Amino acid sequence: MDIEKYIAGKKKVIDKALDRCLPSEKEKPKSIHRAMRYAVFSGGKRIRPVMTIASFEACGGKGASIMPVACAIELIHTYTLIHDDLPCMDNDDYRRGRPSCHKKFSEELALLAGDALLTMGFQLLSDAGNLNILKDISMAIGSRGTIGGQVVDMEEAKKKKRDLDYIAAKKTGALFEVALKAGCMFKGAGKREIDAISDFGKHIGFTFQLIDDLIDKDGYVKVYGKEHVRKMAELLNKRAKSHLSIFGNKANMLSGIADLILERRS
Ligand code: GRG
Repeated sequence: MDIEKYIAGKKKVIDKALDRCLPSEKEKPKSIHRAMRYAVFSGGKRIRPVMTIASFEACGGKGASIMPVACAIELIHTYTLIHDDLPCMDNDDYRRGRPSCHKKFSEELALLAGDALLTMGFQLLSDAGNLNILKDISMAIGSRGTIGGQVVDMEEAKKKKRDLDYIAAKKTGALFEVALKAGCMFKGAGKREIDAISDFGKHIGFTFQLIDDLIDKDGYVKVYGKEHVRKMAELLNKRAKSHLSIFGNKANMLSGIADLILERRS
C-alpha cells in the first residue's frame, strides 16, 4: 500500500478514537474540555500513534485493540506541546499556525489542559492493561526522558556548547522510541523484535530532530551546517531501516514512515 494513503487512513482512525475518548465540550467544566480538544484537534500529523500502530502490525498485530495505546501516545505528545509553548517555557504564541493553547484560552487553563491530557493518557494505558508498557512510557516521559531533555535544553539555551545529543535523544527521541516499542510489546513480540524496533526508534527520533533543525535553521545546523546535517540524517535513515530487516515485508510501512520523516520540508 502507498505510504501516504496508509498514514491518511490511520490518521482518520486515530482522530475518531481521540474524539471518542475526550470529554465533550459540553461536559462540565466546559472550559478545560474545550482547551483539551482545541489542542488535540489542531492539525497534528499524528506521526507517533501511526508508528505505534505500524509497529504493532509489523509484529503481526491486527484490529483496533492497540488504539488506547496509540491515543495515549498522542495525548501525551499534545501535553508536551502545550507546556512547551507556555510563557515560562518557550513562550510561543503560535502552534501549528494557530494561537497556542494559552493564547487561545489562558495560561492557567493551558497548564491544566496539558496535565489533564497527560493524566488521560495514563487512564488509556490502564485500559490497555499492559503494565510493562505503562512502565516504559512513564520512564520515557519522566525526568530521565522528555522532561529531562526539556530541562537540559532550557538550562543550556544560552550556552555556546549545548549537549545536543542528550537533548535530541531525550526531548524528541524518547517518545518516538517508546511509541514504536509499545506497539511491538502490545502484540507480545519477543526481545529480538522489541530491541530491533527500539533501535529503529532511536535512529528515526534523531533523524526527526535533525530535519526539524534543518527546517528551523537551529540546533545541529548552527553547529555543523546544513549540508553536514542533511548527510547525517540520510545516514541515520539508512541505519534505522537496517534494524527492520528481521520483519521482512511486514515493516514496509515503518520503512515508508522513516523515508517521509527524512523528506519532510515543513
Ligand atoms: C514536558 C514541557 C515538556 C516538554 C517536553 C517534547 C517536548 C519536551 C517539547 C515539545 C517541543 C518540541 C519542539 C520538541 C521537539 C520535537 C518536535 C519537533 C515536536 C513536534 O512534533 P510534530 O512535528 O508535531 O510531530 P505535530 O504538530 O505534527 O503533532
